[in-house]
Amino acid sequence: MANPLYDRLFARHIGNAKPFLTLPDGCNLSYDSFLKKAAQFAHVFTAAGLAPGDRVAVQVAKSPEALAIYAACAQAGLIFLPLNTGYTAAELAYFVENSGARIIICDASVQMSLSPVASAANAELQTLNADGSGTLADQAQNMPEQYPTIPRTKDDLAALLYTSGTTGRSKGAMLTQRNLLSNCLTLVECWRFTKDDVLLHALPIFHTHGLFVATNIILAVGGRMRFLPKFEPDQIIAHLPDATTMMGVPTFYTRLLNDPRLTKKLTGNMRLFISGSAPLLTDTHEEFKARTGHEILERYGMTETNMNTSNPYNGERRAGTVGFALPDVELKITDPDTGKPMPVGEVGQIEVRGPNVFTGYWQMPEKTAEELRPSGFFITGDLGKIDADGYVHIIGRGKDLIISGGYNIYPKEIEEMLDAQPGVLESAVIGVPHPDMGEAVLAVLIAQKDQAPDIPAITAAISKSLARFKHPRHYEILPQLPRNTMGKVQKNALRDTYKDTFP
Ligand code: MLC
Ligand code: AMP
Repeated sequence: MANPLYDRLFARHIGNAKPFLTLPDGCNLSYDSFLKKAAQFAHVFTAAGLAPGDRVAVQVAKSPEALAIYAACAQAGLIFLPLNTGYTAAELAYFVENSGARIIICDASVQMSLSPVASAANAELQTLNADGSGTLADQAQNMPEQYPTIPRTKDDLAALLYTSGTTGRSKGAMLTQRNLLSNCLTLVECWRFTKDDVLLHALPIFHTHGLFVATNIILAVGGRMRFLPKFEPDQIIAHLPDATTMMGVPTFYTRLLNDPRLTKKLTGNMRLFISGSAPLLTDTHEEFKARTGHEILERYGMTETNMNTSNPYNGERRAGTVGFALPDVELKITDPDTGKPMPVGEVGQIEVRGPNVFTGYWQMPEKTAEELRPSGFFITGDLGKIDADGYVHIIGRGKDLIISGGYNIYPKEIEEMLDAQPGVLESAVIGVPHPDMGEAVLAVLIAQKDQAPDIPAITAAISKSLARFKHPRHYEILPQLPRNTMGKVQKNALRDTYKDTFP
């Protein structure tokens, strides 16, 4: 019986002694050892009573074992639910409750704080630490190294990835085996990956970019990853000469450009640098080319869709654009009011359709219906245009979203928290240009009559429930918010006023 995702990406490597991951200490982990570890994890999940279709919530540091949980889920027919390590227990409680996860895997350091979350959701709690130790590893070590793969179809769910919305709570994007497989095989072709590639992997593995785009491609071709715990310039510089490819958010590239060690010689072995998740500035593209001779290839994707467009491997990689729709993806620009296609060169909302597009939001049929048309087109919430040569330009966002260092931050969530603080009448949260993160979070507060908001107290209060990367990096206190005649806060005016806050 078949399990398309496991069979195509993993099963073919069973018994393969080739290195899959090269770890920071220089040791290699072979494909075979990795898959044995995954099979043992799959046995632990089955022994815990998990059945195909159950959700496995994972909030752990990046490690080979963390990645093996993804493989274990694929093999056991479970739905992988990775979570940002920055999320607080309060944030996690929502994902666990909403997804109905049967098991939570976390670092031992947060076991105590997550214990009530697990109890409330009637979920089992296991630990997995950055060094691979923990209760999951303890239970796995005596398990068999082979696992009878659970049959699945391409329409079965492989992963649930949460993504926030402009209004309401985060939504779990349901991704099927077909979504993941089709996109990775398309990208292998477009970006010419082969078994000889060595990917410098410094992205987190709880998002589409580092998880599916990077990892699935390497698994599909049988290549190798230099698996780094996080982006750290010294490590990147040390390992560039041994690598052939790297995927990163724009912050990776601006930070590398700030390092005088980045030269043509250092990158001589590289064949491809890829950027995405946030806009790459034309200046960055050009400076990188001047310094290294490499033209960064920019592509455009989303949690709900995996990758949609890419600049060409051969041909002009046009700075400031995200290239062309991928071969099996249809992309159109439509009028936000009527949904009708816009003429070439005019700005409208970006819609996409293809085997990469998710099947809907977990248990949220109304939200799904708002964004996924019956025709199969998904309304991305991004604004863009297609130029006369067919290149897609992302011009802005219809959705109120901040992208900081490649992490999405939804102002509404922060505004609700700020509004509830003593002395705060109301607030507006915006993204402003930031030289390192692309955008940074700035909060504008309106004080209640005769009161002065206490910023350190506010920061301390929100820290309890809001991941650090979402915290405002700067506060302004104003007498009132600028509003249009309809009473809507004019965030554009605020963004303009504070655009030079972080020079
Ligand atoms: C860390 N911090 C951030 C942050 N990352 N703040 C805002 N935005 C971020 N992205 C904060 C920390 O809380 C900390 O705060 C301080 O910055 C330093 O932390 P750090 O851990 O040392 O940061 P660093 O390792 O330098 O991380 C920066 C980064 C990282 C840009 C390398 O965030 C990163 O790897 N981003 C990639 C995100 C990603 O993979 N996105 C893909 C989404 S998928 P303090 O004040 O406590 O010191 C997607 C679809 C698609 O979008 O198309 O790909
Ligand atoms: P996420 O919801 O985390 O998957 O983030 C997806 C969003 O990131 C998209 O809707 C875009 O707004 C943005 N994005 C991804 N790639 C690019 C890119 N190359 N340029 C500009 N924005 C991008």
